[in-house]
Amino acid sequence: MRIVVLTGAGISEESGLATFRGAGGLWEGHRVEDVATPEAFELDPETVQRFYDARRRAVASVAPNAAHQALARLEQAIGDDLLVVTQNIDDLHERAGTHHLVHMHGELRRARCLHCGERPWWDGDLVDRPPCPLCGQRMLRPDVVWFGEMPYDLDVIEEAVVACDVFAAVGTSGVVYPAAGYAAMAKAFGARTIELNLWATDAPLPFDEIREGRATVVVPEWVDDIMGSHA
Ligand code: BV8
Repeated sequence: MRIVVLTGAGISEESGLATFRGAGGLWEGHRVEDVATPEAFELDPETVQRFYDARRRAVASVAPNAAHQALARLEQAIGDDLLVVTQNIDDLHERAGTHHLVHMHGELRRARCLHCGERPWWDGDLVDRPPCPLCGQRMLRPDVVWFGEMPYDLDVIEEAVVACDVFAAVGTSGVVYPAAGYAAMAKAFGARTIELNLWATDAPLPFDEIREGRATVVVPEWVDDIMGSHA
């Protein structure tokens, strides 16, 4: 059984990371969309760098939770029949042990050099404009996909979505595209679709099944059911 799991901010909420639409979707009084855009970076790079520096530090101070761990367990059971596609820029899936993973919106633990294009691993701050470790230019930005920018690995994702037997959306509000369109795409190609979320989202196309509850509860239960049906 080939499975694609799309995750959003809700899977990391119980690890202590704020969601986008939690707290009114505001950060220090900024609409998130106003700091997560290339235009905002052009206009006020310092505010945008501080936004991501703070999130990078927050991610380093938290740990994966039972939902991340359950998906890592499922990967151990079914190997590369599972692909996790995350909209999250934290590294909690990796730290839980998930390998078949696509960060479609980038990663906080990488920087991107606007001069040489390299994407070096990065754990420190960027606000003080450190030099690129490869070309020495001081033109590093967070390696995240901002609104209006092309997400990563769309071909890998779409190939898995059209071929999967089960598509699950975990902890995502389903408002940001192209990610929000994958459930409908999977369904159109015959997959069974399931939503796991605190409460059902008003997704354009209804899911075949909805499991409401906290990710740390409903994801392990769902994984146990899947693995039970696998045994
Ligand atoms: C693009 C990285 C060209 C940065 C992010 C079609 C229609 C309309 C608009 C568009 C469209 N196509 C494109 C657009 C424009 C735009 C878009 O979708 N705008 C929206 C706002 C309408 N999309 C883009 O710009 C994209 N690029 O289109 O390029 C293109 C592309 C392909 C093909 C051709 C052309 C790029 C978008 C990426 C932007 N970057 N993040 C950063 O992180 O700072 S998006 C960011 O916001 C996240 O990555 C994520 O994607 C989104 C937030 O959503 P969620 O993760 O779902 O979080 P949210 O807080 O909303 O919801 C949390 C959910 O969890 C809730 O449902 C809640 O109930 C639940 N929950 C909470 N706690 C728990 C829980 N569930 C379980 N347990 C809990 N404990």
